[in-house]
Amino acid sequence: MKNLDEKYMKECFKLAIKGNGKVSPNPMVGCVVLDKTGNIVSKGYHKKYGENHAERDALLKLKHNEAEGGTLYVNLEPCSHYGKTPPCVDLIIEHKLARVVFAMRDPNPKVNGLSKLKKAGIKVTEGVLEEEAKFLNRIFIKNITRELPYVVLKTATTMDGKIASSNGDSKWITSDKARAEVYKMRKSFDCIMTSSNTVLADNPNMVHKFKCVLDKDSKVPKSANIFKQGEVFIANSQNTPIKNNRLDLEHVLKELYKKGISSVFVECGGTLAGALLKEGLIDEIYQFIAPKIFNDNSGQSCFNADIKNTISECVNLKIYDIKFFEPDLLIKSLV
Ligand code: AOF
Ligand code: ZN
Repeated sequence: MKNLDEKYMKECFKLAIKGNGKVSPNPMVGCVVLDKTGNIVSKGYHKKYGENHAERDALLKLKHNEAEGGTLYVNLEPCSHYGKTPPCVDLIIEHKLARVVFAMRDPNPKVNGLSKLKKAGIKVTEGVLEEEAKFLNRIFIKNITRELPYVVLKTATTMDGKIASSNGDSKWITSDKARAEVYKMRKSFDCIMTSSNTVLADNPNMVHKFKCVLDKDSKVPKSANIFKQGEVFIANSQNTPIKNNRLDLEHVLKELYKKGISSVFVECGGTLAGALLKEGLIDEIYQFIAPKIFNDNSGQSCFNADIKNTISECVNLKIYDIKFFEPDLLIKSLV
């Protein structure tokens, strides 16, 4: 049973991923329905924000008795609330499923499908491939539990962890292939965030629909390339509280979340990266590493909050993906 449950849950993940980029701020959800003999009779997934949930998508393809006594697999606890669509649990009960298997509970406080299913006499198995399910919907989980966007920081360094030489020269540490990948990555985030230091030093265009520049002292001129395209939110000392003599970074992220931003891609130097890391505001790091060495301690580090940590105190990451963009390497890690 456990192997079969895992097999069909993996199928749910595959279906769920089809909604990637189209369902945000909702989670990615897939669903597989078996009849009472164990044959797959329907599949579905959440296709687009505001449209049917995965279970509804799968069950509406069936005649009312086709799934009676069968099993429904879904990677998220079925919903029990009226949102943009009616509760999935009601439809599951109507179709007389005998068993529901889900991977993780819905962190949305409006949802309590589990008890409603149990009350209806449906057998529930929860926690199948839970870790994988939580990883799949990590952006949704962060958004709904913290009311903050999911933050990914990108950095591009030498083998000795530097983003610029001692004279400030930073163009270009990584190759064309790595930079092309960055342009692609940006598209999957709702917002790009950078600092006035980066804008003043590199005058980047950062083509994107929504950009946020941290510019406490309003140093960035209106003529900067960043304003040439897209919407730009400037966080400065007029619109943002000051904490430890710098902009309150968590406050900025909260503001972005209120504006409907679910995910932020940060591209900046060591000072902002260090401050974000120190304050626990980074969820993931994408680090490109070029096979280059400055061999000089005065170059700029990719994280620089000037903390004197010992090995036991340092930030520990969990690497989950490594890719080669020849000649560079990309390491993705969870913080
Ligand atoms: C599910 N299956 O496929 C999805 C779920 O505004 P609504 O009606 O789309 O509801 C959104 C909430 O429903 C969302 O925050 C999450 O708790 C749940 N999403 N639930 O059982 C699905 N997309
Ligand atoms: Zn639902």
